[in-house]
Amino acid sequence: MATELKNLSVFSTDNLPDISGRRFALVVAEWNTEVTEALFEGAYQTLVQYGARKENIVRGNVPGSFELTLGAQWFAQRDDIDAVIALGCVIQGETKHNDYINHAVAQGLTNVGLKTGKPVIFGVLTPNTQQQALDRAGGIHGNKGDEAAMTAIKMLGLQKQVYSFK
Ligand code: DLZ
Repeated sequence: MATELKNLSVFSTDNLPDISGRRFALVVAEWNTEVTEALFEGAYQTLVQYGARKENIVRGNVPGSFELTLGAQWFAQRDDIDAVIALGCVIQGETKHNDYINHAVAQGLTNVGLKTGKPVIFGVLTPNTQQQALDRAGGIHGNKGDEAAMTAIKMLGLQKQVYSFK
Protein backbone atom coordinates (compact mmCIF):
# COMPACT_ATOMS: atom_id res chain seq x y z
CA MET A 1 0.00 0.00 0.00
CA ALA A 2 1.36 3.42 -0.88
CA THR A 3 1.99 5.83 1.98
CA GLU A 4 -0.53 8.20 0.36
CA LEU A 5 -3.21 5.72 1.38
CA LYS A 6 -1.99 5.11 4.90
CA ASN A 7 -1.21 7.64 7.60
CA LEU A 8 2.14 6.64 9.09
CA SER A 9 1.11 7.78 12.55
CA VAL A 10 -2.04 5.67 12.71
CA PHE A 11 -1.56 2.07 13.84
CA SER A 12 -3.17 -0.60 15.95
CA THR A 13 -1.95 -0.62 19.53
CA ASP A 14 -3.51 -3.85 20.77
CA ASN A 15 -1.41 -6.15 22.93
CA LEU A 16 1.74 -4.06 22.94
CA PRO A 17 4.54 -5.40 25.17
CA ASP A 18 5.78 -3.69 28.31
CA ILE A 19 8.82 -1.72 27.09
CA SER A 20 9.60 0.10 30.34
CA GLY A 21 12.79 -1.95 30.78
CA ARG A 22 13.78 -2.04 27.11
CA ARG A 23 16.62 -0.01 25.66
CA PHE A 24 16.48 1.62 22.26
CA ALA A 25 19.08 3.18 19.98
CA LEU A 26 18.03 5.80 17.46
CA VAL A 27 20.56 6.31 14.67
CA VAL A 28 19.93 9.55 12.78
CA ALA A 29 21.39 10.63 9.44
CA GLU A 30 22.47 14.26 9.16
CA TRP A 31 21.60 14.70 5.47
CA ASN A 32 18.21 16.44 5.03
CA THR A 33 18.29 17.44 8.68
CA GLU A 34 14.94 19.18 8.70
CA VAL A 35 13.34 15.87 7.78
CA THR A 36 15.48 13.55 9.91
CA GLU A 37 15.06 15.69 13.03
CA ALA A 38 11.30 15.43 12.58
CA LEU A 39 11.66 11.67 12.19
CA PHE A 40 13.71 11.56 15.39
CA GLU A 41 11.12 13.59 17.30
CA GLY A 42 8.35 11.29 16.11
CA ALA A 43 10.23 8.13 17.01
CA TYR A 44 11.35 9.42 20.40
CA GLN A 45 7.89 10.66 21.39
CA THR A 46 6.24 7.43 20.26
CA LEU A 47 8.65 5.31 22.30
CA VAL A 48 8.02 7.42 25.39
CA GLN A 49 4.26 7.53 24.80
CA TYR A 50 4.11 3.73 24.74
CA GLY A 51 6.22 3.18 27.82
CA ALA A 52 9.93 3.55 27.13
CA ARG A 53 11.93 5.41 29.78
CA LYS A 54 13.80 8.44 28.48
CA GLU A 55 17.01 7.23 30.10
CA ASN A 56 16.67 4.01 28.07
CA ILE A 57 16.80 5.80 24.73
CA VAL A 58 20.18 6.60 23.25
CA ARG A 59 20.84 8.62 20.08
CA GLY A 60 23.74 8.46 17.65
CA ASN A 61 24.22 10.60 14.52
CA VAL A 62 25.78 9.45 11.27
CA PRO A 63 26.78 11.76 8.39
CA GLY A 64 24.41 10.30 5.78
CA SER A 65 21.99 7.45 5.30
CA PHE A 66 24.69 5.25 3.79
CA GLU A 67 26.36 5.19 7.22
CA LEU A 68 23.17 4.10 9.02
CA THR A 69 24.10 0.47 8.52
CA LEU A 70 27.37 0.55 10.40
CA GLY A 71 25.98 2.89 13.04
CA ALA A 72 23.09 0.48 13.55
CA GLN A 73 25.47 -2.49 13.80
CA TRP A 74 27.61 -0.83 16.44
CA PHE A 75 24.54 -0.24 18.60
CA ALA A 76 22.94 -3.62 17.88
CA GLN A 77 26.12 -5.41 18.96
CA ARG A 78 25.86 -3.89 22.42
CA ASP A 79 24.34 -6.27 24.98
CA ASP A 80 22.36 -3.46 26.58
CA ILE A 81 20.51 -2.43 23.41
CA ASP A 82 17.29 -4.28 22.56
CA ALA A 83 16.28 -2.57 19.32
CA VAL A 84 17.74 -0.12 16.84
CA ILE A 85 15.80 2.39 14.77
CA ALA A 86 17.62 3.86 11.76
CA LEU A 87 16.28 7.21 10.57
CA GLY A 88 17.24 8.84 7.29
CA CYS A 89 15.94 10.57 4.21
CA VAL A 90 17.32 9.97 0.73
CA ILE A 91 15.81 12.34 -1.82
CA GLN A 92 15.99 11.45 -5.48
CA GLY A 93 18.49 13.60 -7.40
CA GLU A 94 19.58 13.94 -11.00
CA THR A 95 21.65 10.77 -10.86
CA LYS A 96 21.03 7.25 -9.57
CA HIS A 97 23.00 7.96 -6.40
CA ASN A 98 19.85 7.61 -4.31
CA ASP A 99 19.13 4.13 -5.69
CA TYR A 100 22.54 2.86 -4.65
CA ILE A 101 22.19 4.34 -1.18
CA ASN A 102 18.64 3.07 -0.69
CA HIS A 103 19.43 -0.47 -1.74
CA ALA A 104 22.60 -0.58 0.32
CA VAL A 105 20.86 0.69 3.43
CA ALA A 106 17.84 -1.59 3.08
CA GLN A 107 20.06 -4.62 2.56
CA GLY A 108 22.53 -3.55 5.20
CA LEU A 109 19.95 -2.99 7.91
CA THR A 110 18.32 -6.31 7.07
CA ASN A 111 21.69 -8.00 7.49
CA VAL A 112 22.33 -6.32 10.84
CA GLY A 113 18.95 -7.50 12.12
CA LEU A 114 19.55 -11.06 10.98
CA LYS A 115 23.11 -11.10 12.30
CA THR A 116 22.29 -9.77 15.74
CA GLY A 117 18.78 -11.22 16.13
CA LYS A 118 17.47 -7.83 17.22
CA PRO A 119 14.85 -5.59 15.65
CA VAL A 120 16.69 -3.16 13.36
CA ILE A 121 14.11 -0.87 11.84
CA PHE A 122 14.23 0.81 8.41
CA GLY A 123 12.99 4.31 9.23
CA VAL A 124 14.27 5.74 5.98
CA LEU A 125 12.22 7.91 3.65
CA THR A 126 13.00 7.50 -0.06
CA PRO A 127 10.96 10.30 -1.69
CA ASN A 128 11.21 11.98 -5.07
CA THR A 129 10.98 15.47 -3.59
CA GLN A 130 11.58 17.25 -0.32
CA GLN A 131 7.87 18.02 -0.06
CA GLN A 132 7.07 14.32 -0.22
CA ALA A 133 9.56 13.83 2.60
CA LEU A 134 8.04 16.59 4.74
CA ASP A 135 4.58 15.13 4.12
CA ARG A 136 5.87 11.93 5.77
CA ALA A 137 7.85 13.56 8.55
CA GLY A 138 5.00 15.00 10.58
CA GLY A 139 3.00 16.31 7.60
CA ILE A 140 -0.17 15.19 5.89
CA HIS A 141 0.85 11.55 5.72
CA GLY A 142 1.95 11.31 9.35
CA ASN A 143 5.47 10.60 10.54
CA LYS A 144 7.68 7.72 9.44
CA GLY A 145 9.50 8.08 12.77
CA ASP A 146 6.30 7.20 14.64
CA GLU A 147 5.80 4.16 12.46
CA ALA A 148 9.41 3.04 12.86
CA ALA A 149 9.19 3.27 16.66
CA MET A 150 5.92 1.35 16.73
CA THR A 151 7.47 -1.30 14.48
CA ALA A 152 10.34 -1.71 16.95
CA ILE A 153 7.87 -2.08 19.83
CA LYS A 154 5.80 -4.67 17.99
CA MET A 155 8.86 -6.68 16.98
CA LEU A 156 9.98 -6.77 20.63
CA GLY A 157 6.52 -8.08 21.46
CA LEU A 158 6.82 -10.80 18.84
CA GLN A 159 10.33 -11.68 20.02
CA LYS A 160 9.04 -12.14 23.57
CA GLN A 161 6.13 -14.26 22.33
CA VAL A 162 8.38 -16.49 20.21
CA TYR A 163 11.02 -17.05 22.89
CA SER A 164 8.56 -17.67 25.73
CA PHE A 165 6.48 -20.15 23.68
CA LYS A 166 6.50 -23.61 25.17
C1 DLZ B 1 25.89 11.78 -1.11
C2 DLZ B 1 24.47 11.81 -0.64
C3 DLZ B 1 23.45 12.26 -1.48
C4 DLZ B 1 23.70 12.73 -2.88
N1 DLZ B 1 22.18 12.33 -1.06
C5 DLZ B 1 21.90 11.92 0.20
C6 DLZ B 1 20.56 11.98 0.68
O1 DLZ B 1 19.62 12.43 0.01
N2 DLZ B 1 20.34 11.52 1.94
C7 DLZ B 1 21.31 11.03 2.75
O2 DLZ B 1 21.02 10.62 3.88
N3 DLZ B 1 22.60 10.99 2.32
C8 DLZ B 1 22.91 11.43 1.09
N4 DLZ B 1 24.18 11.40 0.65
C9 DLZ B 1 25.25 11.01 1.61
C10 DLZ B 1 25.51 9.49 1.69
O3 DLZ B 1 24.50 8.85 2.45
C11 DLZ B 1 26.88 9.26 2.37
O4 DLZ B 1 26.90 9.93 3.62
C12 DLZ B 1 28.03 9.75 1.54
O5 DLZ B 1 27.98 9.16 0.26
C13 DLZ B 1 29.37 9.42 2.21
O6 DLZ B 1 30.37 10.02 1.51
